[in-house]
Amino acid sequence: MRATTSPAGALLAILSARVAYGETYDYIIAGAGTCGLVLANRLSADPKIRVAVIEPGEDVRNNINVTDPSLFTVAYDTPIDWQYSTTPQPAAGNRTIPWHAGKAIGGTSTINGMTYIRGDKPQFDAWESLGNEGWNWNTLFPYYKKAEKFTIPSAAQAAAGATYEPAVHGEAGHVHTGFPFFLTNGSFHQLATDTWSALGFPLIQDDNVGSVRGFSVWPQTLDRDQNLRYDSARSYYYGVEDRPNLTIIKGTVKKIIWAHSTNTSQVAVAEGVEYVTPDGKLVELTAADEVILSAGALRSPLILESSGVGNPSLLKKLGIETLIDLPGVGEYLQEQPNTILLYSTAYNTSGSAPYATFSTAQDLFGSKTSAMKASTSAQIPDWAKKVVAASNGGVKEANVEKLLRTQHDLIFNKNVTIGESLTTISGGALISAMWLLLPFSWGSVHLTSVDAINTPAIDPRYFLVDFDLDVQIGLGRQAQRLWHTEPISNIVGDGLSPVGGALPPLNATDEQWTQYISDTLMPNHHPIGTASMMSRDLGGVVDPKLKVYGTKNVRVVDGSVLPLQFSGHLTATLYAVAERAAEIIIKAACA
Ligand SMILES: Cc1cc2nc3c(=O)[nH]c(=O)nc-3n(C[C@H](O)[C@H](O)[C@H](O)COP(=O)(O)OP(=O)(O)OC[C@H]3O[C@@H](n4cnc5c(N)ncnc54)[C@H](O)[C@@H]3O)c2cc1C
Ligand SMILES: *[C@@H]1O[C@H](CO)[C@@H](O)[C@H](O)[C@H]1NC(C)=O
Ligand SMILES: *[C@@H]1O[C@H](CO)[C@@H](O)[C@H](O)[C@H]1NC(C)=O
Ligand SMILES: *[C@@H]1O[C@H](CO)[C@@H](O)[C@H](O)[C@H]1NC(C)=O
Ligand SMILES: *[C@@H]1O[C@H](CO)[C@@H](O)[C@H](O)[C@H]1NC(C)=O
Ligand SMILES: *[C@@H]1O[C@H](CO)[C@@H](O)[C@H](O)[C@H]1NC(C)=O
Ligand SMILES: *[C@@H]1O[C@H](CO)[C@@H](O)[C@H](O)[C@H]1NC(C)=O
Ligand SMILES: *[C@@H]1O[C@H](CO)[C@@H](O)[C@H](O)[C@H]1NC(C)=O
Ligand SMILES: CC(=O)N[C@H]1CO[C@H](CO)[C@@H](O)[C@@H]1O
Repeated sequence: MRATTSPAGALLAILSARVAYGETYDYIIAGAGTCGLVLANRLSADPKIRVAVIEPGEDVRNNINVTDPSLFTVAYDTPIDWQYSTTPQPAAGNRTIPWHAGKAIGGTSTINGMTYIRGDKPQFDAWESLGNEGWNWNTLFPYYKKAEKFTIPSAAQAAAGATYEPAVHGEAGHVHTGFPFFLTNGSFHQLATDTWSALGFPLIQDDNVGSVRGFSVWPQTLDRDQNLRYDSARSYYYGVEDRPNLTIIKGTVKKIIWAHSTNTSQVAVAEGVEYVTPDGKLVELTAADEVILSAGALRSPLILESSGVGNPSLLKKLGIETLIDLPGVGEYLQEQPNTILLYSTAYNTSGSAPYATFSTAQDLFGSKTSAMKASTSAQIPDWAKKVVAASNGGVKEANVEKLLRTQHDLIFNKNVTIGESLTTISGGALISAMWLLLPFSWGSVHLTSVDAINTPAIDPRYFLVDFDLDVQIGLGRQAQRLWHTEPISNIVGDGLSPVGGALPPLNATDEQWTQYISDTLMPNHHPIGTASMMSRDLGGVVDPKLKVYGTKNVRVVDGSVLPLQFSGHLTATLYAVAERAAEIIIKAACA
């Protein structure tokens, strides 16, 4: 199994004069990001296994914009941010919207908000119904704990709202979680708790038990006592970087190199990858065992496409020969739209206030909910048609309909939460940030030319489906109601939109809210689904072992594989999925 350089690989290298020949490893991982480094750590624990990780970003362990948890957003638009933007979004007046993603050893976990929230149980149980036997909340739960090392809050933190349920947290994992030391104290937490409670949202003990409805203070991926961000490099890499069998190579993976025999067999065999060095040279690296794509939901599909795996009609336009007909590649992108409301305040406090409220459909639509259940159910075929029409022919109506029905069932029968609303205070401003959690508007990400591996065409198609707008407007009105409800209303000053205009008035119509949302729309940066784990006939790209359909030895392990959105922030679940993937891969090698 662990052969040295294969003859075919060597031959290819000789045939292609531009390509330099690199070394052989057992596993080649594309991307030293959130998930990639979990695998790098676990797979290289066996000193006989040689692991190479290819990553274009820098070592950021001493970059204060990364290490200091209070500097969230400061790293935006610096060299450690890919600085993408979306395609023109009709629901945002055709604006192309800036989109951030980490370009660093540690990936997006080096620039994210560090929120650690898992989601609602039934949302993970739904994975199993899509052809993923053995993937559900109960089977994922031990991996959430395996990844986590939770710091118990101090008495002062507990007084400032940091409560928790001991049974659900891990104690011995790599990812440090806990509450920031400087939680806002004084009365702001009480004001927020009392006001949300007046609106019917109880204070919940812990938002990581598998049920998030209510109001809570969330933990973060940080080391409280060192006041230090715990990104995936600090969690999984710095401690093992001296392993002789683990190498991070600076470069950008362009495509998978396939064995010549692939064309005559049913199953494609990866022999390695071709990557671009920082000075523009192409180098080929041989993988004796597997190629694993962990370049993130916006990038792993592009590597598949440039390797001939994807939707044949789209590949043809790019001049790429189709090796594996897998039309779901790059489709099923599910992103959440983010809207912000600001108010001035004279209330003087310091520290951080990581407060979240999760709402069900019932919370947002009250007595209209049951009528809405029926009317939305009747609209699903139309929604599926819209998603298909916008999809480059990559998805089938019956499949989209089934997937949207699965989500409808979660919302209206399983009563999962559908909206998240943050309530916080910072620098003289009161802030609400909110987003619908389970979009019915699905988009795509694709390669636009063989040379454009660094510039994905990101099209989330925000608000393609009107119901999504209803939810987002519902969340806007809910947040506005909060700031006008006692006791928090006593500290609220003038309202302001994040782009400098006015907030919608209290009696705003749906049209006024729609305009406000269009003017201020931002990504929530939670892209998933673009190399979805689900059955192949549903449009899935990887099987339940995260192996790309039609290949012998290519896997995807990153945000791309998550099949449906959920009421959490992605990293908690990604660390769990990657921990489980590492076990699957190690087991496969032993078989
Ligand atoms: C601004 C922002 C705030 C967020 N806040 C939170 C939060 O508070 N909590 C939370 O849980 N989640 C949050 N998220 C989401 C979460 O951080 C990401 O979903 C998650 O980190 C993605 O992990 P990943 O492994 O899929 O990809 P990444 O961590 O992005 O890793 C991909 C890696 O691959 C590299 N790469 C890309 N292309 C190639 C290539 N061709 N070859 C080789 N390497 C390549 C990239 O440089 C990167 O290092 C946030 C995201 C953003 C952008
Ligand atoms: C941190 O961010 C600031 C502001 O964006 C930038 O000017 C600075 O260069 C960054 N620091 C590092 C070490 O990258
Ligand atoms: C956005 O662009 C589309 C397609 O070009 C066009 O039909 C639509 O009218 C535009 N919308 C706005 C608000 O400009
Ligand atoms: C596969 O075979 C077809 C003809 O059978 C040929 O045109 C094509 O170039 C081959 N592809 C590869 C990658 O070798
Ligand atoms: C807020 O309080 C801090 C210290 O308690 C003080 O230094 C600062 O001037 C106060 N700011 C305002 C606007 O009152
Ligand atoms: C909260 O109170 C404690 C104890 O009085 C104090 O040490 C701490 O600095 C306060 N936190 C903030 C954010 O002000
Ligand atoms: C759904 O959740 C709401 C709270 O948002 C609750 O009032 C309602 O009883 C729940 N319905 C069911 C059927 O559990
Ligand atoms: C909202 O209230 C304002 C001021 O009271 C009024 O001028 C406006 O017509 C109202 N708008 C709607 C849609 O009722
Ligand atoms: C295959 C390989 O490179 N193995 C090396 C891994 O590291 C150990 C030391 O920990 C070396 O002895 C092996 O040769």
